[in-house]
Amino acid sequence: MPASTTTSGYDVIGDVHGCAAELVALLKRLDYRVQDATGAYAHPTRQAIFVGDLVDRGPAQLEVLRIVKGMVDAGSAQIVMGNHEFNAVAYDTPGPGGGYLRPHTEKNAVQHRAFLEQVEGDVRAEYLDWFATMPLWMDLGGLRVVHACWHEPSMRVVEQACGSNRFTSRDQFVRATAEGDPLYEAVEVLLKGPEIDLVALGQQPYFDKDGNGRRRARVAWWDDDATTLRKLAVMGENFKTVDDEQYPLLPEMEVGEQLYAYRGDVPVFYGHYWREGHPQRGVDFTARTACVDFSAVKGGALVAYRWSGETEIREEHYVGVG
Ligand SMILES: [Mn+2]
Repeated sequence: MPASTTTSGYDVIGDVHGCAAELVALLKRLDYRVQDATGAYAHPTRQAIFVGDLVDRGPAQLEVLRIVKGMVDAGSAQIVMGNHEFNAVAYDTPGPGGGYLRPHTEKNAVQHRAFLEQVEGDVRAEYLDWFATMPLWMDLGGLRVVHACWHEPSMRVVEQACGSNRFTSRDQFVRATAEGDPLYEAVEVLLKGPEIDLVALGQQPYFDKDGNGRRRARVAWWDDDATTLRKLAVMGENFKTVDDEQYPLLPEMEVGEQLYAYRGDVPVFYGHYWREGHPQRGVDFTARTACVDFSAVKGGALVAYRWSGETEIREEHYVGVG
């Protein structure tokens, strides 16, 4: 439901990942109350916006789904799709050549196990149908919301393929899971964020904190000053070289046009990036970008940003942060 004329603002809520107790506590703190008529949480003058990733990992995924879908159905919340909702649909959808669109490998099964155990049968099928219809981004005029990266060329690809900002058939998931298809690339950028190929730029591959070898690094699309490889590539302090040494600082090498930098004049809200601690200017938020994922399911905080019409992000509008 679009915002009614009585809506005085939006509360953008980060990745919940099955943390129902934290969600209820946050909603209460934001003055949302269960309504007698609908049984859903609602605020008298505001609407909640979820950035996706309701499921996987956490202990109370069914309860989170019940609360959030109840709010969306009652018109007190909206939601965009996260990569975990996308993956859940792909895991459940048979592929054209046998198997599933998201292969049932050991790694994928482990990542998805808690959802499969907690959300079963017809109830699971109903929620997956709901996931499949979630918009991949939302433009509400004075603010924008996407799970990982606001990138208009990728949005145009989705609109051309689906005729909309959401999937309109399960067949489109076939293209969206086919590496090399423009729809696959676009969905990757919007739901998982852009990456840069370090090896193609003459750098060595790295091993991340879990020991996975990688040649691509995440791109700091929220930083429109990031013109060099060192600033653009997001590297962890615990990343290692192939020789098990600390990965060196990347060079201050100009990388040419910033394909993904956000230059809109409207604030954009996103989740996905497992930020920690208190929001830091320049990383977690800038004048016109704000991450609301502070790793609730890994012991961090479930966070909201209370937006009330401002054109620049204000640190004090974050709620729930440590
Ligand atoms: Mn995510």
